[in-house]
Amino acid sequence: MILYSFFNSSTAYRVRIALALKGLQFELRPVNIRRGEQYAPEHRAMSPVGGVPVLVDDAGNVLSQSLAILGYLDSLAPEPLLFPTEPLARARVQEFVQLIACDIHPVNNLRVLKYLKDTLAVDEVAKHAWYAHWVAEGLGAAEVLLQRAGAAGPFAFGTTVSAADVCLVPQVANALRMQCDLSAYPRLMAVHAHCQSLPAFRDAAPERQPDYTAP
Ligand SMILES: N[C@@H](CCC(=O)N[C@@H](CS)C(=O)NCC(=O)O)C(=O)O
Repeated sequence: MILYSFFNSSTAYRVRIALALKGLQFELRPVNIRRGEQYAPEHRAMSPVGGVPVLVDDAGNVLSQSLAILGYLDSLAPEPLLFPTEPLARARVQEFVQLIACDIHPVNNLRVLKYLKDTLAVDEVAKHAWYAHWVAEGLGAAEVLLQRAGAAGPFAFGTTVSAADVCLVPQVANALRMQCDLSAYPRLMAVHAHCQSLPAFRDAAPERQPDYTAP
């Protein structure tokens, strides 16, 4: 398989974690989204919105959208299963990952921040305030979801890893990189810390990627 990725992309990070957890081999092809490589026609032919990740499977099928890819990887290699089969457990994981993927990530995506800065002439201070606001709104709700579920951990939903952990860790990494205050989310941060003990999460981290460049 081929994964089109950018080291700092939290959505590509999700897929890197999932591939590593499942022990699936893949070729990593960096796409520099800071330089606009995601908008090249050949990349747009794979990802109509112009983004990473994109996964090309062994048969040449092309998939964009990280959550769709996670679900597909569950079908290809069910161990560990990222989306549980039990209906309520599955809905809880989906509720959590959709909060991250639909409510937090899109408003802080690169193209949105660039639009604020380049088109609406928002300055750096206001741009950071925008970012931190949506992180606080989203992670605050994510903390409530986990506390309400009441799972003891060490993962988001109990003793087994799920797509919730796979989506949470990259989102927390983004927030840390952007120097957001995360002290109000003890449960999220405990899950994040536990995941760092697993090689699959560590190896997928931005600083371990071949295209990594220091800030
Ligand atoms: N909903 C998509 C989002 C993909 C996405 O937008 N990825 C970001 C990186 S995290 C990207 O490529 N952004 C490029 C841009 O905003 O121009 C997914 O979950 O895969």
